[in-house]
Amino acid sequence: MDLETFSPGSGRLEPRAAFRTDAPSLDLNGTWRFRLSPTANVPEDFAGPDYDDSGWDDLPVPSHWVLHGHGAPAYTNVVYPIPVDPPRVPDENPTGDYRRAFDLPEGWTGGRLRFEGAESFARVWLNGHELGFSTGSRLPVEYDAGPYLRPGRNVLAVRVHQWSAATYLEDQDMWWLPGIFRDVTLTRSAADVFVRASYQDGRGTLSFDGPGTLSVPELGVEGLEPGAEITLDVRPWTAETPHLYDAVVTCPGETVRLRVGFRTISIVDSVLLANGRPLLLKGVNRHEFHPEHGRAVPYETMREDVLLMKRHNVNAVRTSHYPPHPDFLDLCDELGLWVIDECDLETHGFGGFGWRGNPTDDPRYEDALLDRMRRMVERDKNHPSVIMWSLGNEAGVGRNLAVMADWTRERDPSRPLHYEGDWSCAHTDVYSRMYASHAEVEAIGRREEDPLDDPELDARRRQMPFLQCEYAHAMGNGPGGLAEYQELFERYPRLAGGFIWEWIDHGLTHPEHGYAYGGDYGELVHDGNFVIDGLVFPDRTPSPGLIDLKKVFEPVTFEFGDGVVRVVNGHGFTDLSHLRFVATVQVEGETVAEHRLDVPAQGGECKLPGFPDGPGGERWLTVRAELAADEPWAPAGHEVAWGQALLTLHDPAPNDLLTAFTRTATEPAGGEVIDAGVVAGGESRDGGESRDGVGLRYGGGAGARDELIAGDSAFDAVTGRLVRLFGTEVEGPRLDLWRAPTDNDRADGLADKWHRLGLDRLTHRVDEITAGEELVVRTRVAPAATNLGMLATYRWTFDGGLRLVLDIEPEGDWRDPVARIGVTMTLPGAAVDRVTWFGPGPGEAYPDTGMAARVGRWSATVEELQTPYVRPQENGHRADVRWAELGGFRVSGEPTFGLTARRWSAAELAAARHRPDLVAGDRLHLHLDLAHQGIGTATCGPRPLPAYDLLARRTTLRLRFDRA
Ligand code: IPT
Repeated sequence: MDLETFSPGSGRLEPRAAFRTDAPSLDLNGTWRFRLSPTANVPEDFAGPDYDDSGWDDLPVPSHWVLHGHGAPAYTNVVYPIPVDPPRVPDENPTGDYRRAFDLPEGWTGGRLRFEGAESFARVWLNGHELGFSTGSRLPVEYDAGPYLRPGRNVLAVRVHQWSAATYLEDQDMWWLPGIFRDVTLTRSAADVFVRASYQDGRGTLSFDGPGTLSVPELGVEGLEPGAEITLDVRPWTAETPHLYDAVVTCPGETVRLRVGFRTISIVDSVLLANGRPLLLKGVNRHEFHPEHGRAVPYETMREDVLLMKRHNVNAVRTSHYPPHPDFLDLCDELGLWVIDECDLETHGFGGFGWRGNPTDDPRYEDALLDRMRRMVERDKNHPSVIMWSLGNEAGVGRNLAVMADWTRERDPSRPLHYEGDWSCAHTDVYSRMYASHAEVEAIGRREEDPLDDPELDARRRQMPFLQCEYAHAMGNGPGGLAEYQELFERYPRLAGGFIWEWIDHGLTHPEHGYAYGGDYGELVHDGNFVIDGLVFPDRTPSPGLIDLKKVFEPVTFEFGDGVVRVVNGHGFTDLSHLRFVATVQVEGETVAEHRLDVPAQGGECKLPGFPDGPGGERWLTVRAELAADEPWAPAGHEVAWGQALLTLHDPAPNDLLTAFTRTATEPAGGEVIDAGVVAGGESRDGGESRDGVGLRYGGGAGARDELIAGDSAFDAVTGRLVRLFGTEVEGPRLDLWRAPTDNDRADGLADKWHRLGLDRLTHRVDEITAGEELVVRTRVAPAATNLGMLATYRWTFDGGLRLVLDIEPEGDWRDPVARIGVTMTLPGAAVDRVTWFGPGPGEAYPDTGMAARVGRWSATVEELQTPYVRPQENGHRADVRWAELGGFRVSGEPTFGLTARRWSAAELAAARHRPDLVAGDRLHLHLDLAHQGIGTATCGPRPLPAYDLLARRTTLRLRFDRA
């Protein structure tokens, strides 16, 4: 067989729409017989009905054979895993032979064998007769089975080659996963139907092409003839209001059932409109992925994706980078998501050679590219959720795009065309880009973008709406900068929003690594963890990025004034009548009052009830918008949006009754307390009457050391470091400037700079210790081999609690941002199980992330404080903490600090490659920070905005420690 043919297939029937029908169909999914060969040169005798396959294995269909013990998956992003020499392919060409016997029901005649997806080159035989072959892995194909079907037992045989000339068209950034991975059916359905349903000014217009007549009982439409058009009162379809009408097309031999949604997508003066109103896409890029099944995603999982998206205020999906399983689009119609349906086309690997030889511009590939577009459009044309067709992704430029676009405009003028790879927009209706910086997006929003060389194309493009088909790369910790993008999208009407890259981490379940990424299967060429860049973890647990996104995408916002809150409706198509509003007042995170608010359906100003005055502490007002009733995608009570306002600040009473530090010879920690002696005067916070502090003496260990003691805390007199805090042995807080780099820190080049500079190997020199009412420890902190350093002066006082004022002063020419400015200390792991804090939470927050964190009182075990990024990295930082209780003590910020607590060190975190590499040690590592470097999205896109760079500067960290 010629696998190097440019032809997309042979023996196939014309593509047609996917729909439900009463035509009989046989489900051919299930257990098939399977054999894998290393090359394509295998005898074809296996296709005969009587071939003995008893020596073969079983394999489920749909599935990928590499996920069932035959060969292994491989991950590459841009580069091809085979030599680039189109249309040639390697001799090593994994080839899967499939066999499946089935019994034809009594009286059955004729029918089509339908394959929804097979990766990548599939030949099909029925009872030994070759029906044809097909390419286009994520697209359906049908063969006429009629002539070869026989009563009783039939044998279907399929040979799937991993590599073919078509491989050059499928270079998407994802795992290479061969196999029949979507459904196989024998169907007697043969009809094709194209329903056109538009909406304008309260009226819907309906027509259709196809055999038979169309009825929509709910609208009183009956027996509409093909080509006829009627206009009637309808409710429009939008992602917010996904009204669908059941339609029936009575065709010869079958009754087709469709769900019709009336909606019109248009572009007026560079604004994207749905039903005449501006459409703001709050989107995500969705690859099909399941950690065990790869792209053979179970229906329930597809549904879970849609529900999760809806519940996180996502309103749009780009089906990157191929048409999804057809059921996914039904779910989008039903539950409401705007969809950009993207063709199964990517030739990214040619970019590395200046796009020389790119199939997109090669006339020999024209048929194949057009074939892919046609099969997508024909299959999905009846979905109201699909609002744009995308020609593909990262396929360069070239003549074949024009062919695809021309055909599509002719076939379906109702949907704008999208393609990002050609910035001249010669073949598109929208201007789309990926990973443009905030500044560039703003320039485009203002229509002040750099002109194209060709004035005509430039003028055309200036009239187009703009969208970012990919932005905010959700790899590892991040993405940072979401709020700033959203602010731009909402400010400029030309900006139609965008799609986060991407929905899910493609981590494959792995016995040793937890979740595998590129390289974990021994691939010679791979792109590591670049495939771990989703808003949800592989098991679909939301990552902090998705929680933030929900906040940023909120369709309702709150503006607080004196005794009033203005509720702003940000929905595009609905009012607020489906929501109820609750106002809560909390003092130090404890609820003291709760009221329902009457918010007008259109939004507007709302008087807040009077809230009783109460005991001291910070008082916060939180207003929440929740679903008033069950929706198909979430139950009543589901929170859609919230806002917070500070009512009163807490002003703690100063305490200036200090206990002086005194020097005592003590034995090393770990021994028993054998004596407690009064060593100095002072008043403890709770003791009150005594002006005496207590010095502890320890017994049991060898080698006494000098300690500086105040109350029940002790410092090493030589290093000046805290060694005991209220009786608990600790390794005192020391200045720390480093963190385990995030993926974004690496991509930004910062991780390397930190390593070269030595932020991960700071030395601490003690210059002076003076003890009196204040213990002052002057140090200079610096890595080897540099003249840069930080003067760090710790000023400790004891007033029953221990107070630290740490002055930091950079020395030398610090140019690059540092990772963090704060202190790190350790304590016995067993001393802390749960952390309770007051401040933003419950999730992690960095300077340019954590929009979802709200001020309250939160509690989590140390384990729960960790964000389990698939490739471990800095995580779990709680920002702006007022106080936190850990085991026996409370740390308070003056006014706030950043809190991170782990059972491993930053160095151990940085060394880990996979989740299971992180093993709890016997120490608790506590990071108390003044500031962190921003996160950004440099793995793809801009590094942190300048405001989020943490530059070394003279600064002061103030903390206090009290007994809890
Ligand atoms: C962009 C791709 O379109 C997408 O598939 C993915 O690879 C993403 O990058 C990174 O994860 S292309 C990139 C060169 C901007």
